[in-house]
Amino acid sequence: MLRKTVSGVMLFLLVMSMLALALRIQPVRASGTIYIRADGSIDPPDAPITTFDNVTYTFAGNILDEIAVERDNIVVDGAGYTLQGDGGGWEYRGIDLSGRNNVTIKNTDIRGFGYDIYLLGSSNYNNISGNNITANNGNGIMLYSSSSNSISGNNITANSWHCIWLSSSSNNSVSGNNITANNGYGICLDYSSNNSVSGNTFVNGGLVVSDSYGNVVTDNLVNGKPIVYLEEVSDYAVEDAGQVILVKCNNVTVENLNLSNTSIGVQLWETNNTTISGNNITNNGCGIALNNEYAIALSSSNNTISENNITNNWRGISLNYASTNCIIENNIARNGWGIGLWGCSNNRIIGNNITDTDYGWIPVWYGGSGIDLYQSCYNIILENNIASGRRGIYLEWSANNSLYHNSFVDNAVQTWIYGSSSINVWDDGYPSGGNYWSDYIGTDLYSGTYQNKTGSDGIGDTPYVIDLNNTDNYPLMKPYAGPHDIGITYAATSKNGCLPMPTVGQGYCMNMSAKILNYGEQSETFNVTVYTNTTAINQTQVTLTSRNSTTITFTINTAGLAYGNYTISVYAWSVLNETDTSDNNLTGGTIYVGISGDINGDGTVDIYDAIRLSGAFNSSPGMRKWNANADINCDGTVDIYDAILLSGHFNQHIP
Ligand SMILES: [Ca+2]
Ligand SMILES: [Ca+2]
Ligand SMILES: [Ca+2]
Ligand SMILES: [Ca+2]
Repeated sequence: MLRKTVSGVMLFLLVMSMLALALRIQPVRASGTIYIRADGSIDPPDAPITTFDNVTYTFAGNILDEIAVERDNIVVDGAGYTLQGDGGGWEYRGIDLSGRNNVTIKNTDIRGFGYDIYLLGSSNYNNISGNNITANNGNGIMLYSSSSNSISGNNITANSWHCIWLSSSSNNSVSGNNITANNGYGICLDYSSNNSVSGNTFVNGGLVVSDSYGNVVTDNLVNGKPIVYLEEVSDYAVEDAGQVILVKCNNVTVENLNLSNTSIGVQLWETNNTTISGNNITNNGCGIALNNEYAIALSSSNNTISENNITNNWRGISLNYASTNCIIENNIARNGWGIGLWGCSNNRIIGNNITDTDYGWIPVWYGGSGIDLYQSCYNIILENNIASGRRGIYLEWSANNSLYHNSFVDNAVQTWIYGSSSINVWDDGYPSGGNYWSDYIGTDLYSGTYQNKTGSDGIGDTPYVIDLNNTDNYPLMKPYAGPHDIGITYAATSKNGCLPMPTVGQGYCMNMSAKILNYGEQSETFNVTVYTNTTAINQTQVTLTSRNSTTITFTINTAGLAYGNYTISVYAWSVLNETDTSDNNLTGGTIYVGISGDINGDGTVDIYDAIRLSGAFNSSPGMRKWNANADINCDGTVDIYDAILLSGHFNQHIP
């Protein structure tokens, strides 16, 4: 019985395959679109589609053209054949179901159109199931102003754009599809409400929602983890998710999750008081979106986005029409855009590290900004490090933003400002200061509000002019490092520059000068210590008021030092709450401690040293022939007393 059944199946398959061979028509590119006309006819009649009852239309071969369905209540069965477009523009539609009712599309391998399946305007009760849909350059399935359709059990791959795009379409069911969205969105709901999205499995994609409400989204997975979709939920903590979408929610926390390889890691729509913190958000279309990037959106407010790792996304953090949010201390690296604000006001962007913002082939006038503001005003942007990107900050028709204490380091274009009304504040006055610009070429010899008092203050003496309307009046000489920061800007010994090396006779003295600056906002009192190698040999206490500097000269006595080379360094002990201690230590050079009179440091006191001394005889600092090495007794002149010391050690050598 079993054998007979198998034989029957084999016979059936054999007959079918012969039939298929007989009927096989080479892929035909018809002269135009293939129509299934309202009267049931196929136009042109020789198209490789067969029907016996004007209800079921079955492919008889692969087709290299578009199909327009003009008849309701039919089934189009691809029978496993391919409907192949040439990857043309969005006007190319694989199967156009515009205005159709109760049409089923199944078992078709559709690829390479602008839209593989297109439902426009009152296309209702259609059923798209069990198809392989590959959107190479466009969208998989597009529904516009269509309702009560079912899209189920399809394998959909989109290499760009959207897999399933519902626009102004309600009461549809999207279920049980396998969706791989390599660079695009998986399912996009745009002005589309009361749909059911369930049981779909996403790889490298996910769901995007804009202006859409009352959708039921259940049991969907992205990269094996749940898509968490919440609508009108309050006081909730998301525990496990591959993607988080919050619509009209309040007080939800999204913490310590890995939200990667999806459309948008976290999307907020009309959602307030959310905490998004400590998440790893990489390789997404957008890392975090408050509303999405192409919508006319209502606001999401009072959300806090902090300490997330946001890398390798098309956009890092995107805010649309969102206000009074805080974006604090996130690491935002290697995104196409870092932080983008469109129509946003009164947000605070503080202490973020935004680096390597770039997006390969995108032209510089379009992308690659560390921070991007469009029609956005009254935002406060401070203490961010924006480095090594295509553009540091872009402002278009954006005014009254305050930007200070940021560092703009080695961006190809540091600032790009467009629009005559884009007038912004780039400093916090004096002595607080403006921003650090790696391309600032000014000097710092003066201080005070007008930068006309002698003495360095850590602020450039001339403004950093961005354009006619935008000037940083007080550019910082080093990256802002908080309200408590001292630093050493110069250190040298009195022997610096001597040839062939700075030398000092054992038991004699030399001087060490150090210039110390208080970059902070308060008066600081601290110790400054001088070291020979690691041995402290001199120390003094310094008090410096805010934005003031001093130069201290130390005496270094070599009495206890063995012959040899010593590194001389100066260290300013860090003050309370100082975060940048990298500039608290500075080397003033290396000196050779030798026999008194060994001016050239070769271990022997001989005629060559005497020649050097005589060459500098009767000189003092500032004179052309001055040689500090020859001032053996360190009294500021080269004279007979130095000559006596040299002659007293003549012919001595080491060992
Ligand atoms: Ca200055
Ligand atoms: Ca410091
Ligand atoms: Ca010598
Ligand atoms: Ca002398």
